[in-house]
Amino acid sequence: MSILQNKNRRILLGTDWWTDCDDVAALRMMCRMAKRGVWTPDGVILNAAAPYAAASLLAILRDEGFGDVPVGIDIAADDFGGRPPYQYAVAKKAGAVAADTTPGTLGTPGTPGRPIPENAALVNGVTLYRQMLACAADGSMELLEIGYLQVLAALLSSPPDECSPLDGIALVKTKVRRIWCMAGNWQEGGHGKENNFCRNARARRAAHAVLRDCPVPVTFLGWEVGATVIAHPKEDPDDLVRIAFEAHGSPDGRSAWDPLLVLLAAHDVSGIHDAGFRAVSGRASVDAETGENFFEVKPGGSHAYVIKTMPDAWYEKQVDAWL
Ligand SMILES: [Ca+2]
Repeated sequence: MSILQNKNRRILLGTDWWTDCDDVAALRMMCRMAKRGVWTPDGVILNAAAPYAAASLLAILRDEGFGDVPVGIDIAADDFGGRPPYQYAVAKKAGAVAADTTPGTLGTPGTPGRPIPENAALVNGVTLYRQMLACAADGSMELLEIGYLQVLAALLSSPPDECSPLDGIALVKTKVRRIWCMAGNWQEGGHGKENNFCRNARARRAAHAVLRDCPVPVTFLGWEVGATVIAHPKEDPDDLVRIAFEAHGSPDGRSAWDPLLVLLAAHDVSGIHDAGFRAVSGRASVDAETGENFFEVKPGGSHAYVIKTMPDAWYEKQVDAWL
């Protein structure tokens, strides 16, 4: 495994942190890669607002030594459906929930000096993107996205403000080198349906707009890549990732969609073959009504989706080594 080490790489991670636990494993990988000099995380943006999302995400960041990384949120995005299963358990284990708090309530501050970070206390996600991009050197930032796309869509349509005189499209075009995105299902000639594009009307409209308007290259890793690759939490019962996986009902492991996106991005475009992938270039689109994705193959196109070149066990070994 060769991963480029380049602290000049700056990244912002978008995550839904909602019903699936693979985001938790992916966040740990992102942090541990940063510790190894792969990149520097400048922020994490929650594009869904589960109860205890902020508390549990901050718990993982602190556990990995990245408690100072700024975190933003789309506070309105609490309607993706289902029951986010692990946030309370992770926050509670980390001491971010008072012992007498019942699930579903925020409770009172727990450990002194480590107040419960409430979702509402976080900065707006678009504002955080704009602040961090405004400070970044031209062409230096990479965006990793392992959730829904409405915050990126809102960033692209954002007007000039006190952060930057550039509108959203110009700001992204100037500052962002590439977007790495876990989304879509590309196995039938680039056509399919997948949760991150399809979950609800907000997700579908946003995916349509981002793929239509995004002015920088996007590399997609689809459902079909991660479904049969399993990420395994370590055996330690006190481990926060294990606690998330168990609360999700996946004590023996979970499909590694989001961890594989982090692994792919860590290798960068120049290392894509070392990461166990080949890319198909062209132009992707999403139907705003159905969320179905489509792909027109075109050499040199600004979009690409990746195809595995190795057996699943090979990727599992790579992912588990970071967990
Ligand atoms: Ca996710």
